[in-house]
Amino acid sequence: MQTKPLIQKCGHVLRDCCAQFNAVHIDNLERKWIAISMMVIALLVGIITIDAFFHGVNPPGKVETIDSASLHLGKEFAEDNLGVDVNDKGEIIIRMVAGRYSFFPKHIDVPAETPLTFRWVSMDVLHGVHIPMTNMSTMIVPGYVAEITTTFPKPGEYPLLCNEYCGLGHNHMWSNISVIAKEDWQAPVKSPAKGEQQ
Ligand SMILES: [Cu+2]
Repeated sequence: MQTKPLIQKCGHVLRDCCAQFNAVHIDNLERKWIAISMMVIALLVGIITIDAFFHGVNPPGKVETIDSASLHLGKEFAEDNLGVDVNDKGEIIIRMVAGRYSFFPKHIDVPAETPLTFRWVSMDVLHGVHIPMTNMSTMIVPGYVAEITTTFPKPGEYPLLCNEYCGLGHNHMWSNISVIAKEDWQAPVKSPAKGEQQ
């Protein structure tokens, strides 16, 4: 592909646009508003750029990919591994699968005032998850793992809502999480997976 003629063509188009723009009479007040709008756009693009490169705020899709069609065959999101898990470092990892029209597992118990890392995947179409009172609000895109760390401020029942339209049953797609006082919560004991039993 020849890039030189393409660049020249773009240059001509840009020059034509500028000429047409200059030929149009624009009131001073309008010019000021155009300048303000451009500054707002530049500010927002700047904030997004700084967040992306310096604070690591990226769309969930950038993090990790997974084959949605074979979740049940994979290791991490196989049925036995879903729910609350405490890893070797003592971190609480919660693996959940979203599918039309529920979140699996349907119910979990977690401690309050403790960082919890949620790992979400979709088994079918685009879903979303939102938990009021927390920073949990993310898309669950098929083929990607969405990971969010959050903390529940106090014990209680928290709803878990799908906030991306996923089909006719979307408005019934919700679940709830029981948040228990930190001192009363006990890590679930996982039964050994098949094949590991002695
Ligand atoms: Cu939905």
